Amino acid sequence: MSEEMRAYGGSVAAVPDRHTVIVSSMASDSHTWNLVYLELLVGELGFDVVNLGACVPDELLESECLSRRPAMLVLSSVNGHGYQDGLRVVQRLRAFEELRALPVVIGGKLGVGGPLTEEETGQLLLAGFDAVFDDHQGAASFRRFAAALPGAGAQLPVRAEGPAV
Ligand code: B12
Repeated sequence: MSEEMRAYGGSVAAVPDRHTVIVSSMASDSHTWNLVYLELLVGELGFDVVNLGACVPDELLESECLSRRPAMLVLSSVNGHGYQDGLRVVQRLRAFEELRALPVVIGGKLGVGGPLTEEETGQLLLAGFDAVFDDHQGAASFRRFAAALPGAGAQLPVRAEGPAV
């Protein structure tokens, strides 16, 4: 564990916690309502949610994932830099042996030029994400993904996605 991570009080949990999901922004993004929305959505699925908030440094994300060993990490970005932040962050997370199997997803408004291209989405998956939920997909596919995790409790029926309003 690096000195920077120790500064964030990092320790490593031996056993994954199937009931906790971490919701977080990444270093460049200061938007917060997207995180509030996700906290409510993931909470509805029966998980305990730890919301790390906006502008989260990479080292804090790493130490929180290592010390909590959550059921899933949900990264949100809407400022247009999510593609770049996501590529960096997921590669750093996957460098930790304990986090290789952690389900990590990203969603929001991930690029500056509208929806990500198939190639960009593919790059994020290749870098280590388990799923990418760019805005045009809506929340239904994310709900299905999260509801299928072993720790999901009060699972709500997955609603059909209506037209964007
Ligand atoms: C409020 C706001 C701000 C506020 C934020 C205050 C705060 N405390 O949050 C302030 C003024 C700080 C701000 C700053 C900036 N903003 Co701003 N902001 C907005 C605005 C108007 C509303 C965002 C909001 O709160 N929406 C409500 C929440 C609930 O919804 P949401 O964020 O859209 O998230 C939804 C989806 O994206 C999705 N989602 C998000 N994450 C995830 C993750 C997963 C896993 C899933 C499944 C879904 C999902 O679910 C949410 C609900 O549907 C939007 C425009 C708009 N009308 O949306 C621009 C907008 C997000 N901002 C934008 C920009 C460019 C900026 C700045 C770069 C502007 C600048 N030049 O300084 C800075 C960036 C600052 C930074 N470092 O990040 C752009 C981003 C464009 C892009 N992605 O290509 C937008 C879209 C405006 C625009 N049309 O150009 N912003």
